[in-house]
Amino acid sequence: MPGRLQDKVAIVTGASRGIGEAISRVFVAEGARVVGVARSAGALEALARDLAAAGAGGRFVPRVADVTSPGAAKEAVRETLERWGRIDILVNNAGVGHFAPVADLAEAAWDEMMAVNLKAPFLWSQAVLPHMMERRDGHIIMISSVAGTTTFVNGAGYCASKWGLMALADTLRQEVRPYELRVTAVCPGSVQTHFGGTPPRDYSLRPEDVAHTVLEVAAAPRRVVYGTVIVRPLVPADRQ
Ligand code: NJP
Repeated sequence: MPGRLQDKVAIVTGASRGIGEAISRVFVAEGARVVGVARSAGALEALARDLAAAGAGGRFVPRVADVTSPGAAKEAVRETLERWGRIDILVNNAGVGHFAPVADLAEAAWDEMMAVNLKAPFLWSQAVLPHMMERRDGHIIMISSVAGTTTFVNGAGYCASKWGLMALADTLRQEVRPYELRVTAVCPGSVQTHFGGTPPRDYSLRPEDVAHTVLEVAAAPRRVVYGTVIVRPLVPADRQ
């Protein structure tokens, strides 16, 4: 039986672990071909081997890159088009979190969040747009956060980067409407990954839960536009 993303081509940033790895796994399991981007070559190659052993050889191609490097996005898009001739989905997932009061937040931490969480999605979206606009088909999915819809103490830089990402997603959605492209922001609550160095709660979302949502968004019929999707864990009654 064909998968729900059969033969679609996707670029997933931050594919070496956590949510990006889970998205890559579910996309490949549903028949897609994925270019997975991250800096950790070993982790990407291990994922490629794992998927090949599961019978999906060649459907996951690692691409070792820092998403913030000048030219990295354009180069990855060019190579993906050379390899597979199309790009249906871009998932801007790579992200970093540094949490401290504004009084103490290091400038380098602020800059890294703005570069990875906000500027990189701009650069990677801009890199796929000419192809998607020409084909009049394509879907850009931003892995944002509930931090892009609210604020919390110690989260100024992270929240600012994700609020910026929401503004980017919202504006881009309007701009590409005439080309029938879709832009969706997926906003998870706390997820059980290595993100940000804070231990998640035991009822937090799992990476697979977010990947499941991203699959629903990506595999939706073309006439369906989600816009913003918020994904929260069910908090047990005795923990509320
Ligand atoms: O985080 P983690 P998550 N260039 O740390 C990559 C959002 N989110 O999966 O380069 C390229 O396990 C890094 O790869 P590597 C969050 O804001 C999370 O939880 O090899 N890649 C790794 O693959 C983020 O947008 C939670 O180190 C870079 C990945 O990013 C997304 O979910 C809650 C890179 C990070 O994996 C994925 O986060 C929420 C760079 N410069 C939103 N820098 C949560 N976990 O609780 C990092 O609301 N990466």
